[in-house]
Amino acid sequence: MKKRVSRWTAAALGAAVAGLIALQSCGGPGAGAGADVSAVAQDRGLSEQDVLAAVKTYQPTGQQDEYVMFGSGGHSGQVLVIGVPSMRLLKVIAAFTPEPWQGFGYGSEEHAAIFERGRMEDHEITWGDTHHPALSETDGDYDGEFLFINDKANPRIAVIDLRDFETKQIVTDPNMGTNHGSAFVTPNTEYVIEGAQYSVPLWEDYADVDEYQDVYRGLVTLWAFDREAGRIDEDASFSIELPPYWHDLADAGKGPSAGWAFLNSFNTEMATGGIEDGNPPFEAGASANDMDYLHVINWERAAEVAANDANVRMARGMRVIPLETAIDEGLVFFVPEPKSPHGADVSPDGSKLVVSGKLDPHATVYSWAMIEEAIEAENFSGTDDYGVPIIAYDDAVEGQLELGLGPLHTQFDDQGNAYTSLFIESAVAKWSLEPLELIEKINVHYNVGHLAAAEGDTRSPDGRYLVSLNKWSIDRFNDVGPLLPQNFQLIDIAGDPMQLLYDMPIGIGEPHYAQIIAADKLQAMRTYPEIGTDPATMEVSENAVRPGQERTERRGNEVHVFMSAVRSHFTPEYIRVRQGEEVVIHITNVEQAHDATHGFGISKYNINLSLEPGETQTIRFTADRAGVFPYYCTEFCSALHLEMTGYLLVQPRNFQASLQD
Ligand code: K7E
Ligand code: CUA
Repeated sequence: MKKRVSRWTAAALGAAVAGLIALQSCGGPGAGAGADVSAVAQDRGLSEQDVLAAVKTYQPTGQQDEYVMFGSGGHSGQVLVIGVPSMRLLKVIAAFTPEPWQGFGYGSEEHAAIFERGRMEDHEITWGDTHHPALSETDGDYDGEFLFINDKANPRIAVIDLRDFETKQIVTDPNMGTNHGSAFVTPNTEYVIEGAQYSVPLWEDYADVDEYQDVYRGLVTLWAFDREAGRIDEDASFSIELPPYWHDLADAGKGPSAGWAFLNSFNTEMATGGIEDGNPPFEAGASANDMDYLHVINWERAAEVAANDANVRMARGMRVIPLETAIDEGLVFFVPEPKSPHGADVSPDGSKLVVSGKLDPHATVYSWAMIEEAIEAENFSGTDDYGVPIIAYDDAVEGQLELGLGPLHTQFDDQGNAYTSLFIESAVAKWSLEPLELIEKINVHYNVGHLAAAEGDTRSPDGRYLVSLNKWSIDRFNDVGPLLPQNFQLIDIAGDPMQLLYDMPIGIGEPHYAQIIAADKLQAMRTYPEIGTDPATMEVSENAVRPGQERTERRGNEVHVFMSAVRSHFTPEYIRVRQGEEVVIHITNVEQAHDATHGFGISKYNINLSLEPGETQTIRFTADRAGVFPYYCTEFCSALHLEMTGYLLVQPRNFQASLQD
């Protein structure tokens, strides 16, 4: 993704803004306020910088954004799709949480199958804590085909197809307590990396925390992605057993470090909390040491090792490379990293890794060449308690730069600069990788976690825009009660100094991370390609109907209805069943017009579908409640939308009249 030629040169824009402001002094308030830009700016108390920010972000109606940002929706379990630079919310993708607008989890069999696979410990889970979205990559560049996102709370990964922006798959990791260092993809999306966070027993089902060091284990899973199928291949996926440290953010190497993955850890103290038993509380015990271990993992070689059944042990149905094997095969190495690190970010050229953590004011820059050399020369300073070789800090670190208070996550631009969030300071630090120098800081509001830069995780970032994903908003917006929105702040990083352009409140869960892709890389469908497409397979469903083929069939205790939806009509208009019968409705939206979506809601049965043009879905339910239930289209699709309706007639068990088929 390379630079585009802007329609305005910087000088012309500057002149225009200066002109607007100059006009203020002669025009004055009242001189055509409402029609005159300078008068409006003056009337609203806008500075020249404000007007410039507005000009940089405003999209006239009908004009599309140059970038699209995919942001996590935190514990809403969803994904936000936002246009950049306008910061207009384009879509909320249901990932782990049922969502009625998309009809996700409200009756469709296709979605029920996804949720079924997402069950954990035989329980239905209807929320997720999404942290890190990862766009699929080809050769280290976003390719716009798929998006992955983790659920930290219930260790799962969702796969979203960016042809229709729908969740197609949820996989569960049976061996993790929670995941956090996920989802991160390898340079050709061979694998989706999932790092666990809080360790739990691995080879045994239960052990008290007394046995923490012996029985609890850390874990990283490499989910194999089958791009052709558009799904994670669970059978080809594997995990690597790790010591019971707590694992944090991860990243995949690229360029010279391709084939490797990096994982932060904390609580290498193996603190087990228990203040009630007179122990140090978790937050003190888990941050006592000056150093934790950066995990350097050879995933490419691990995949070869895992391919041999003799090298893996099964744990709850997953293939796991035991730690001992991982050490023997040279899959895992440690490098000390300062005190409870959080962010781990590989530079665009893959030669460096930036690590920073809440309790140390520096960014620590590791050199891949130095790490590789130490591994090849087997130059280790010793091992940890579990036998993992440790590379000495000085043999791996090329430098440190003091940035400020609470550095967390780092992004990169196209000029060799890095941008690191400063959580405690509520600021973003811009610094150069070579030489290691702080360039400037900009304040953000407030308590920034991650940053997202345009194409920021690729081998060729675009620079231009940076979004600060802030945890607190305090006084930025109108009061909406004690639960406040979080705040996405758009920053112009095209020149010095950085300029804050726009505040976007996020009215659902806490955004953790986001990725920004050039809009022209996305190839979203405008309608499903053929009438009757099943979004689960992207092929024409055997249950699809064409106009004129609508019908009702009784198959034993099941009533199958083959229904069409078109402006402004459902066929059939009556569904007559007996109480207790199993009702299966296959609905096809037979339209091919762009944006001609219909909904299908049945009253009191908790059913609602969204049927995009060309889509077929199936609903299955037991008609356990007798009575008359209107169904209707839940999208205002046409002038006769209110008439787009029908009746589900559920004849009571004791009803005498004979039922017409
Ligand atoms: Cu820093 Cu989950 Cu990436 Cu939140 S994490 S910020
Ligand atoms: Cu179809 Cu309203």
